[in-house]
Amino acid sequence: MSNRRNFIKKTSIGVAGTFLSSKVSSSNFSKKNQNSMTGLPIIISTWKHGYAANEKAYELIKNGKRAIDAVEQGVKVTEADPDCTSVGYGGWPDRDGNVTLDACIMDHTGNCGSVSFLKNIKHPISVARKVMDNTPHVMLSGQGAFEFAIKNGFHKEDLLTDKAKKRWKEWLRDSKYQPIINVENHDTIGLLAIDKNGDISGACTTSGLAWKMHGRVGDSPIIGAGMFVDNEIGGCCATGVGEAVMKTLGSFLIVELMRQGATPQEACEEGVSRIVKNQNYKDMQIGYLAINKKGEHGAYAVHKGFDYALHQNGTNKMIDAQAFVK
Ligand code: SD4
Repeated sequence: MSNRRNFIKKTSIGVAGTFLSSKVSSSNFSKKNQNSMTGLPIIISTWKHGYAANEKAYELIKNGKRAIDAVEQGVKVTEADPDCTSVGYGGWPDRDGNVTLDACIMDHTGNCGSVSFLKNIKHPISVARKVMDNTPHVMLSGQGAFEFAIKNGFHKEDLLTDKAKKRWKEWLRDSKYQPIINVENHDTIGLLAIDKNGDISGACTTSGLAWKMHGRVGDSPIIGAGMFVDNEIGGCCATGVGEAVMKTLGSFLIVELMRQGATPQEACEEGVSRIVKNQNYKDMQIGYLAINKKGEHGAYAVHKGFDYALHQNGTNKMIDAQAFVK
């Protein structure tokens, strides 16, 4: 029986027992890892736009900056890119023509911040960072998040580019809401990094699914759904149809599976299998990326077409993820 099948058998038979012993196993895990940290620092991120984001994140880490700064600065590259139509400035709007943004960030101490349904601010990830650093809260939403951003020195900007407006007007002719698998091929950016100290952080930022209902929030700003890190174990981030990820709390699940002994690859595959078990996955793409503290990584998607950028051993490269649907 393959390792993966053994692992799945183990987890489905022994879930209760495994969870009960998780405290013991997590401390064993981190002790074991202290001796085997190779392939670090490591930076991993979703889709083609991840390549440039990784470059930026690596530049910071190489210069001794912490992972939390690297992940924030890395995804800001994507947020600022008007050609990326699914993140930040230039993102495709909701069905009423509003660009509304979701983002979250988490550091190696378990501290985190997030914003959802945020309009007119180009860098939601930096607002999320400020929520994390300067407030007693984890998430600010909508008008409250906007006012907080303005008070903290961010500027109000029109994020709907002419290109995105044109595309929206075309969409209005049929007004059909049906996310198409990989159609943009450069969706949400989720980025995870382990720095020179061996500390992990993660960031995730998106304009969400194009043509969504006004007010809709996806998985990307939800800690544990769109992204989660635990400095004892590793981290995970998600891309694709956020509703499916939220229903299974995918990133948290995958980190917990790694705590129980799964490799990042096994954990991502199990994360996808929880989605395809109960949901109509035929027209839905979801991709997961995970890393552990040993510098191992995994990636898995429901359908082919999900690629990611991996920066390890000083080299940045694009890799095609394996998929459930062959
Ligand atoms: C969302 N997960 O809002 C995001 C969108 C995305 O690939 O990742 N698209 O549901």
